[in-house]
Amino acid sequence: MTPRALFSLTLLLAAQASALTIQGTVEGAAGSDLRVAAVVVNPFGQAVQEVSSVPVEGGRFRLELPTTAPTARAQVALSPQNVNWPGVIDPIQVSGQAQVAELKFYTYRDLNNNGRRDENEALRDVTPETPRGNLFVAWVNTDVTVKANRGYEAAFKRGWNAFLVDVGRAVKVQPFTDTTVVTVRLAR
Ligand SMILES: [Ca+2]
Repeated sequence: MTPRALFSLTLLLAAQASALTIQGTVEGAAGSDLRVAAVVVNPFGQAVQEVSSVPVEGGRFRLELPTTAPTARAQVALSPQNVNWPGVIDPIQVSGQAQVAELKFYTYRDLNNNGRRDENEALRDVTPETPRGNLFVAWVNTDVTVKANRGYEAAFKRGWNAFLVDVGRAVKVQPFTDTTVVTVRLAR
């Protein structure tokens, strides 16, 4: 193997290592047309870009996020004024300048069975949960740390980041690992 090929392979492996996979189970009456979608939202909670979506099969799903950055339109400048994330309470501190894209999770019924969401297929927001906290995912363009009230501290690395956020008397932010299986509860 040439040094150049080895270098390319190393880059490839590094890219693969930072890819994020979210495995989950769905609780509730999931029809055969149900899909789970990961969507970038703006600080107002409006859906901006669908990053990935997969079918729910046998009450399970496996969502893989591409390593690519969200579109420029889906990125916002990270500042204490636009961090409206679960568990984040003022005062908020941001360690430096960064672009950020917050991901949220939704289900929708793929009514026309074309494997993607169409205008008439309504998104319903869901919260992937674990016993250690709820899943929170965001992309950043550079390493940055966000601190907030009650012990909230999330150290983001460039790219996609996933944390489990547990809001109790204190707010605990723990790393999410690919082996964790989240639970998505459907509204009745
Ligand atoms: Ca569709």
